[in-house]
Amino acid sequence: MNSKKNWGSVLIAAALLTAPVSAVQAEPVVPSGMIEQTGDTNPVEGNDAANPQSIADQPTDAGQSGANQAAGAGQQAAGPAAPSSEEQTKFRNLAAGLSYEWSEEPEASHPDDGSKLTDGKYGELDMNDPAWVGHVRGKAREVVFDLGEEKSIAKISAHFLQDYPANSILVPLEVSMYVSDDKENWGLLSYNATQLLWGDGPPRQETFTWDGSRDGIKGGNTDGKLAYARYVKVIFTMHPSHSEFIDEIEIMGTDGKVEGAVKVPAEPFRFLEPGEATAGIRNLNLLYNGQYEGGLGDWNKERIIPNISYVDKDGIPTDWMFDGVLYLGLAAPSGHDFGLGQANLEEWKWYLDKTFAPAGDMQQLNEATKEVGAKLNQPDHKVKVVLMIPNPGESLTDFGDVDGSGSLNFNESVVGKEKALENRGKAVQWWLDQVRQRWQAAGYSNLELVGMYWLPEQIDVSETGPALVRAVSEKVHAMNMKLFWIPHSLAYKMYMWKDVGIDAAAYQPNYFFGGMDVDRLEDAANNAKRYGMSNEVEFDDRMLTDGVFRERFIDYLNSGAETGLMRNGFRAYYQGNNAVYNLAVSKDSSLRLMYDWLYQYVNGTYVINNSPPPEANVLVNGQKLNGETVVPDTETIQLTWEVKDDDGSGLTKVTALFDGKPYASGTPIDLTGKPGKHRLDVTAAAAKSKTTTYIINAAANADTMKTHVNRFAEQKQFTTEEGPRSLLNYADLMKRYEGTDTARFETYVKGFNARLDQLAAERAVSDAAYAALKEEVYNLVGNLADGKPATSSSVEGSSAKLAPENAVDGFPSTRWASNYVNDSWLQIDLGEAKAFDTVRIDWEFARAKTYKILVSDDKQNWTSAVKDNDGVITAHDGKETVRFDPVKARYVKFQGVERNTDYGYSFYEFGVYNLGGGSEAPSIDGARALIDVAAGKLTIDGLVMNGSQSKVNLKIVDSKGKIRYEGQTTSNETGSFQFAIKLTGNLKGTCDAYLSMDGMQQPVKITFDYNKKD
Ligand SMILES: [Ca+2]
Ligand SMILES: [Ca+2]
Repeated sequence: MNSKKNWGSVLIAAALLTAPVSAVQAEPVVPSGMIEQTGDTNPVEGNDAANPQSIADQPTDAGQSGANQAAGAGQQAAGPAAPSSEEQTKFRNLAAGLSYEWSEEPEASHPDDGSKLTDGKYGELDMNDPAWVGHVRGKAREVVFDLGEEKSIAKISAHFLQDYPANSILVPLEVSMYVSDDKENWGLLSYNATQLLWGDGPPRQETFTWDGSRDGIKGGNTDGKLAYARYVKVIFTMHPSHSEFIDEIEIMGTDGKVEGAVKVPAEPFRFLEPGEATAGIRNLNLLYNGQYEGGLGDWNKERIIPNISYVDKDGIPTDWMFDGVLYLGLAAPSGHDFGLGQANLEEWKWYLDKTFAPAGDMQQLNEATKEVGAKLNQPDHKVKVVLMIPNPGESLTDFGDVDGSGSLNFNESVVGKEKALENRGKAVQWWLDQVRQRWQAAGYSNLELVGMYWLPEQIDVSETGPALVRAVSEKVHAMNMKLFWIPHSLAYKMYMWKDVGIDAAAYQPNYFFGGMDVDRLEDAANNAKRYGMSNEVEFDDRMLTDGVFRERFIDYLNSGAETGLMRNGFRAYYQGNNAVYNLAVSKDSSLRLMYDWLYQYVNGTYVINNSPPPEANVLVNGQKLNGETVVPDTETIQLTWEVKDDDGSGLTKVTALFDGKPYASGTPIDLTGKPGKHRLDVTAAAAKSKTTTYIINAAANADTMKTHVNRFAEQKQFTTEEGPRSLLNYADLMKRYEGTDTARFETYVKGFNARLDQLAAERAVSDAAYAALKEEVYNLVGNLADGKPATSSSVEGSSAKLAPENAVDGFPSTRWASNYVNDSWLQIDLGEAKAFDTVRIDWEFARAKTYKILVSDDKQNWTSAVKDNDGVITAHDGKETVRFDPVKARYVKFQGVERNTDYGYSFYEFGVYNLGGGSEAPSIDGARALIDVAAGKLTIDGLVMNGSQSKVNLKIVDSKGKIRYEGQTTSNETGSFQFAIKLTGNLKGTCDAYLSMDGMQQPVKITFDYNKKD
């Protein structure tokens, strides 16, 4: 999954985006080709995946593009002769004025009074035109018309609006048209894929049309050009999150039965069943054996056994489980993706060598089967094997030489369509020959090679796309094998799978990966049944650590039990890299139970479970956590939970994410260097789950600053004693004004910062201590952009999870992401003109290569904050700080210049700070005089701000200019000094005290009054 995860991102584009949850940080964006390498199989978030942009990479000039010609065989085939013009003149719109039935009510904002589709009124290219009927989310919509009696139907058209991205309205990916005589059994007229395709642009429109004279009738092997029926049904597929708008459906035809009008036999509405087409496989288990981190792509007997057999809690096989294994790999060691057609001949060989090595993946599968067979007393049992065929990528110009006739070129712009197609076919033939030879040479005793798997998850929209699959299927059939296919959700023109010779297809719902409502499972089942496919069951290792994913897994099982997939359908199973094994061996009963349920599902005996989520008490260091809590950032916290009313079924499970990463109960979190807001998402799950979010605010202040400095000093993270002493002096002074005098407080924070930078420049502080203290500084100075209105040129996939405000929400786990466009931007309104000199960007994986920071007071005229290099900044991974001469402006903008990845730009946080003005602190600061009349004592103390142990001179002058005291002391190990002076009559009145050290240009002056009473 590759692109399982990538379902909505159409494969042609190199720029497939996925938003994995990685081990490193929350949700870095990783190119799909790398996903499997990361080992944590992190699929795309549904929202990303559903990014319609990706389809925009396909031809957009509908009507003349290959998209049209790529239509299913039959659909575009030259039809019978058109009806005579005489007949045509008799046709009228049979739907005009008719009422009709919707499968689901439209959105309340764009309702249908029951006549809008048949009133003859078409909407303007404006979503607010009341002629439009709007639908959003949910299952494919159906509209049914009753013509009153059987009539001759020549043509049906349905008219839709597209307004994306401005209003998130897309035309349907596919519109099907059916007829019936009983409203139950429906005959298929045609499937119609969008030719406009999805993409950015001004409002546009598309009419989906079945024209019998042009298209013939798809269903039932009839060669008619008119249908004869009473009921008409139009079905349009729904995008998982965007809207679809329709204003009119016309049914052209005439009363009675005219010559050439035929009854259309009902199309089966059911899943592909296990049988000849599936080579007898009922449950096909996907094992990824490409290049993956941590050896996850290398299969051994131990990992395979709990997949092909059901093992008890001691790991002993007690029954068979998946009867088919599909070996496939996405990434080659180079990172090239086999599915995206990036891999060349050497990389194809690498996969074959790996798979068929003497102790390779295939041999391990054979050994595992033998071992289980022996345990179950069925030594002759064979596991059925399906092996992938990589995508011979249409852009490769130097694939490699398969037969001594020179390197193959697949690029039709270089060698022409026919030659490119021929060369690609040649590469596939080479692959098949290799597989056959290697298989025969290996002589696996307990395996049966029954089929090949076509790795691309949709059929290319290019003209030769379908032809290539057809050629591939012929070659596979010639070897007496079946061709398997697992298209992603919303795969373009997937309905044509049988036309291109594919034998078994399992459609991916892609619900597991997020961003979709649970009814998408039912929708996927319905679509699969309409197209005669089956479905894939999807899960991955995230269900081990995140109750939300475990609930989705259970949703798949429940749905399969409801739709009939479990009992009747052929099933493919996507498990990421290792989920089945990990569930099988888990000591956590709530996870092991999932393995048992999977086994039941495989056997068709799973019973739907919908147990509601339990309640959980969440504790921080033993104290109950409610909503938001504040904790000093010097603390180490432990988060734990207790479940109320656990029913003891073993199903209850509580999982948590801290800042978006899996968190195990009780794990200590040291908040050092993490001041600010953090999120804890706790998911309590039975079969259903509930997630509650808590906010932990790690507070920084002068005291925490001191504690951190002292700790780092104890840990020997400073090379001198002066360094920490001077920092503590600044913290002391911060403390003096904290909460009472913000301006002076900030001055000392900035002084602290300047001193810290100086220490770093002198290499007098460790990188870790520097980074942690720097975070304190930023937190205390405050991000001027925090919580301010943010806007951006685009949001990847229009996903709310990636909205611009996420960049200024203070949470390190939430982020903004743009579309995959160099010229993207994000801007913040600071509310009023503010001075600042620093911008900080916390990059996600999808960072810039180069960018600018622009400022403006009117959002019209922008200037670069950075003056060098024409304002162009070269980006770096992680948290990046940009310093510049102070500017004053109301608007700040990140302006992308060039992206560093195929993705857009993405960052977790965007900070705007004013840090200047702190470097001018005097050598002596915080000086003060304290008069204690009762004790007859004058105390003058202060701080040596550079932390050195230096001599400090004091001179006291009375109001008449007479020197009354002169003395010297040395600052101590806390960076402070103190003079204790006896109060005498000489000091009466107002006196000035002058404090100085060597090297000071001017002494520090403080003034005090002493009025001796009597
Ligand atoms: Ca209308
Ligand atoms: Ca954030």
